[in-house]
Amino acid sequence: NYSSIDKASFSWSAPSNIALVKYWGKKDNGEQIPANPSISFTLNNCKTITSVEVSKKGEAQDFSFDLLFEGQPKEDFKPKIQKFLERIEKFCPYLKEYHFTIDTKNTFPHSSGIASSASGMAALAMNIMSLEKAINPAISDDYFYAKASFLARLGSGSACRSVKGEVVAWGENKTIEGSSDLFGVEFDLLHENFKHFQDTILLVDKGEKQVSSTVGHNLMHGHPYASRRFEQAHENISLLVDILKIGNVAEFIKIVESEALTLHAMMMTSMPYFILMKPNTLEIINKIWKFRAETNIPVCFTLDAGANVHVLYPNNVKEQVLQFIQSELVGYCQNGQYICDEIGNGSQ
Ligand code: 2P0
Repeated sequence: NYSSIDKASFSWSAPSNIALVKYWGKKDNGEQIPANPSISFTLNNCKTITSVEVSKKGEAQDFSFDLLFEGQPKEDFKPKIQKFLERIEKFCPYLKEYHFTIDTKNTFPHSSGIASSASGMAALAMNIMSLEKAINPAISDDYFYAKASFLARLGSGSACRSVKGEVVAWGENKTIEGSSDLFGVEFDLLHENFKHFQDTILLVDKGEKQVSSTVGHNLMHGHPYASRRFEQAHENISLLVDILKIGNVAEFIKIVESEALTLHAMMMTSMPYFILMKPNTLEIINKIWKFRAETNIPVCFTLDAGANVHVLYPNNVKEQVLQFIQSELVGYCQNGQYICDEIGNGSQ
């Protein structure tokens, strides 16, 4: 019961996400299979918004698409999209029948050091699934979202965690039922203490990273600590799942900060070794530790593959933490910039 679609347009937003247990390392099969499971908070404000117009070309030749960024043609993003389309073609055989006009923008400043690959690939995958649904209206919602996450993963691993749900796990593990290496699954037993959890992103360094995440992942092959690290991620997922269920913020802090520092320790012990933190990253971490010790306010940090610091805290201490950030941490941010975000629900 396939429909023939001549022209259609779709639009989706997809958020960024911040890993609590980090994905760092891939199995070496070229299919974006993670070496260890990860789990993340979905963000709410840092998003990519992507509209896609499709029109039927007739003869299926090559992929054909135009790419606009904030309404203007953007040639330098095209190879990444081309590669993505090639990767997903065998799962979406209809793609070559259409010409695509893809118009995309981010809600966060360009080159803020906030990766747009997760939100960008997720938003594009959602649009592709809207086309699939238009062609085949019988597909279920579950299939729609699971396949969107599956496709997003092939664009960028962490993107599969930006499709649906407040907390998303990706990678097979024994703790989370239905977990898969192929797509993210929603973890929906989040305790009240973590509802509306805040993430204030301190923009320490907005420059281009010296080592891309894709290169960093690959350096986990032959890494001296890789196998122990991958086991540890499984252990931390097990611990964290309980912590998120029972609402233990103090234990949450231990796992999340340890994961952030372990991620960067893996980078520092790769060959070649590299450091993505900046002096101000460490200044901020020390200030957070001092503030926490002095006030008992449960605020902690995590890091992505970069120098920026994500400050995580419950909603009910927002006022005190924002005051602390403004008086003590803003000075370490490039141009004093930071972004207030919180847990969100996924793509829309
Ligand atoms: C994560 N990161 O779990 C980890 C922690 C960064 C630090 O996933 O090669 O952009 O596209 O699969 O997903 C960043 O790597 O890499 C990342 P690809 P991706 O969020």
